[in-house]
Amino acid sequence: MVTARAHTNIALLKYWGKKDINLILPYNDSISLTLDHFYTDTSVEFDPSLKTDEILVDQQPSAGSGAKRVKRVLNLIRKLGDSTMFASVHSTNHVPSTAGLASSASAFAALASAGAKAAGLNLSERELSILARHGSGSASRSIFGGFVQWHAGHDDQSSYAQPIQRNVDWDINLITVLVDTSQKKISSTNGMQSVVETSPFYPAWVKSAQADVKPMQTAILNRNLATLGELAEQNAMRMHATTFGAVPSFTYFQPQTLAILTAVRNMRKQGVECYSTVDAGPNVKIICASSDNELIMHKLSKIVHQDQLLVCKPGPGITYL
Ligand code: 2P0
Repeated sequence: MVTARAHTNIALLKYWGKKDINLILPYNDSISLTLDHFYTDTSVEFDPSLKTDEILVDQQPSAGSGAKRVKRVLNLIRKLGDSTMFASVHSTNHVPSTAGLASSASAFAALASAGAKAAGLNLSERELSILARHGSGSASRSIFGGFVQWHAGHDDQSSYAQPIQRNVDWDINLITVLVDTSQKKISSTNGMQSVVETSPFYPAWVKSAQADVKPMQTAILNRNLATLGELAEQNAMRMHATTFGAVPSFTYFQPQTLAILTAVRNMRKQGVECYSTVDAGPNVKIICASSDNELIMHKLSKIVHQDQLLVCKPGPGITYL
């Protein structure tokens, strides 16, 4: 039995739309920061006595689309290892559902890593990233710590993530502002597909997101918080603009989301270096230096409760327990 730990990540340049649904190939590159504190531990054991895969997530048997995705990854591992053995999978998420952070990235990165090792495969990090991608696109990035780029690629082998800066030796962190932690009505998978198929803004999104990649790489390597933050905020707003153009139109924003976006802009006008990003949900992540956390949280306390605020620091790549 092998147990692997993977951490969640937040995209600074978003993955938003698949050019190949079966292989999970995105239209554009994305860049993320892996976070500490929130992770998934997954144990995998291939067992000749099993008649089917046994999948437990947080002690509960997994069914539906989640189980289907797990089996898809296990089938690829079996193919690579030339094996027909079924597996038992035990996964524990240390990403509280109340944290408003996605656990699919950490879950499938941990599954790919534990599964490959349990099958006796000695895969490179790139190969693990490709394998994790087949569970969930954003999982390809959670193989690595720090700042990570997922290359969109054009086929299975060319679509993988790679570190830009594994050890983040400068002061950057995120303040997550929890607006609503209930299950969202439109999943990322469905939201991005709807936008690809119906939003006239989608081609403009792909063009601008791809154009953001080089400047974002440079901002990270130069440890330039202002440029990184401006690019991330603009990229997130453009991603959300595609949803307004979809048919039927939709948005992940809620009234409080807009209030926080405005507060961040106002703080910036007052000279505080802080920037917003928003994933496929209503919660806002504020990118800033940890030395400004206290000031920003104090200013936000006029519009949100302290228990809606959560600080996330840069985190590591895969570890085996
Ligand atoms: C991201 N998101 O880059 C973007 C930003 C949401 C908004 O990756 O369909 O759960 O499983 O490949 O990875 C969430 O999408 O989607 C996501 P699938 P996934 O982080």
